[in-house]
Amino acid sequence: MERTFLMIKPDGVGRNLIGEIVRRIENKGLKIVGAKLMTVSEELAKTHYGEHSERPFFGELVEFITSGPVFAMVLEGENVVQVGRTLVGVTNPSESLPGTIRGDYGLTVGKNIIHGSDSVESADKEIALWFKEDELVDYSLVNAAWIY
Ligand code: 3AN
Repeated sequence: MERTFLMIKPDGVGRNLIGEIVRRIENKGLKIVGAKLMTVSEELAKTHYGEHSERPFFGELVEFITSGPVFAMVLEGENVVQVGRTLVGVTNPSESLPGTIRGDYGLTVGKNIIHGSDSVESADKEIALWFKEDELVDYSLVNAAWIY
């Protein structure tokens, strides 16, 4: 079954949006197989955003993501990478449609509430970077066998 990595950023955690975002994920029928509140080291931030290391906003990005706790999650489900991106919305919250997390709660690209893996390959890499194997839980959703 496909997996993806979602991370509520310090602005989302600081605005008490964890419950609201988890509610959307659960309502959609996706399964949370890993979740933790954590602070992000500079090393982890730089590795996670490595592909942006030459961009002018890289320093800002690392500073922001290490500025407060994040809520990291691994989700499982059919086509979950794409479904996760649809729930999250597009990179710039001001262009993200109402109904998406960024569209409903964000305004600026620097502080866009949540990260979601953009491909199966980056999901696999990000899950391995953020979670240890024994932090991921294998279980069935009660009364929802028809979903996953
Ligand atoms: P996404 O998070 O939608 O996959 P990416 O991977 O292009 O978007 O960018 C990673 C993060 O970098 C974004 N979530 C956003 O916080 C930040 N970012 C992207 N573009 C800019 C920009 N022009 N100025 C400041 N921050 C940016």
